[in-house]
Amino acid sequence: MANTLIIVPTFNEIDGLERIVTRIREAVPAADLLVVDDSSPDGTGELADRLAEADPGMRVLHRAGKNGLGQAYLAGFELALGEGYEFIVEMDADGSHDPESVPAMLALAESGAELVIGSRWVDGGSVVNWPAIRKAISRTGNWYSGVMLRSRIRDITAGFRVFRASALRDLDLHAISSQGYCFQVEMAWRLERTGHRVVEYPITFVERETGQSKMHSGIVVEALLRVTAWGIEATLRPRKSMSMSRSGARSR
Ligand SMILES: Nc1nc2c(ncn2[C@@H]2O[C@H](COP(=O)(O)OP(=O)(O)O)[C@@H](O)[C@H]2O)c(=O)[nH]1
Ligand SMILES: [Mg+2]
Repeated sequence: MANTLIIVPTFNEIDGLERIVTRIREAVPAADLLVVDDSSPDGTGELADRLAEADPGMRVLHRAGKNGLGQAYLAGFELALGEGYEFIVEMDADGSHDPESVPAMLALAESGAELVIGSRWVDGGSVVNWPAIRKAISRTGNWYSGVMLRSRIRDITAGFRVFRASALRDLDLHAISSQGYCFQVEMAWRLERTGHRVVEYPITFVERETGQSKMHSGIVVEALLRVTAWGIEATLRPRKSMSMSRSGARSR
């Protein structure tokens, strides 16, 4: 069995799915691939099943309905940990994350990083074809999270990641409560504040050319409320939240 599982969550991604699956399988042939589909009405799940039939390294997890990115990933993590994968990769289905970056990100995880974030907002990182409003939301969200959570992570909302399975096991995944993209903030922050080694790797994020973004205002509001609440909680109870810190671990 492969030691790496790449998890790709999908909702209505029928136009780009085959292309991204092909690119992933070419760039990281040794890894297994899991598509987690939330009963996409456009038939993404059925297309994924057909692709998986022809590819022993690919599987599909079908979920009953659209239940948010966080829940889709948690279901994928449960499967990955249950089956003993050592590295777990997260990436979008719309082509925004280049599979060619995965080997370098995996190498960082293999050499000790517990979370590798494919980052748009470190030196060398960039975003292509995003409207100014999306850039502003991302930059503001990252700035606000940095201040409220005292995080040093520059792209804490990023959805292109490699986790060491052992780091996921250190967390109580049942306690992860975020629904939308705030899930990414919650995972990174919980690992960072418990002393896990978080590393950012510069990537070029290219906005999707097909299909539609699932980003909406509710996702931004959820993140704003949760980040504010976590920030207050951490300020009021700093000792408790740092109780798992391990010396020598660092993030940047
Ligand atoms: N399974 C599942 N996937 C989702 C859900 N919401 C978003 N996604 C997937 O998450 C990835 C990122 O979503 P996208 O709409 O591209 O967000 P954006 O890049 O921030 O505009 C894509 O692969 C989506 O299909 C959801 O509720 N369930
Ligand atoms: Mg996208």
